[in-house]
Amino acid sequence: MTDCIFCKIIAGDIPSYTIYEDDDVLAFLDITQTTKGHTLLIPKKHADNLLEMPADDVSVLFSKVPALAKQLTEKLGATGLNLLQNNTEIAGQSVFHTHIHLIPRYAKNDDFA
Ligand code: DGP
Repeated sequence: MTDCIFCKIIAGDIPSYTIYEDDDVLAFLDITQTTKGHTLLIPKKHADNLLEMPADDVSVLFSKVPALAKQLTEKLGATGLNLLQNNTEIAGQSVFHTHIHLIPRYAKNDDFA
């Protein structure tokens, strides 16, 4: 998938700030930083969205969420966290490589503290 931005990030052709990586997944900071630490978790194997992935691959991807969510909230001092996962353009997906948003939440309006 040569035109896929996230495949290029996996390949190291586009720079990103890695939060976590293993054989199956990569987690890196979202360029928009909705809040401090806003992270995207993606499978290394390309799929346009979750609807196109085998259940086993979805399981592997989501199995990484708890540790990553804990790491983000503990290290950044967040008091909560949103998971967001958009599939297809009508649902708000803008990059067509499956990804899970992890968005740390902070006390009051302290999102960028
Ligand atoms: P979605 O709208 O759910 O498809 O989210 C796509 C996210 O990808 C959006 O929050 C911005 C992020 N994004 C797009 N291009 C890049 C990039 O080149 N680098 C990084 N780190 N994030 C990107």
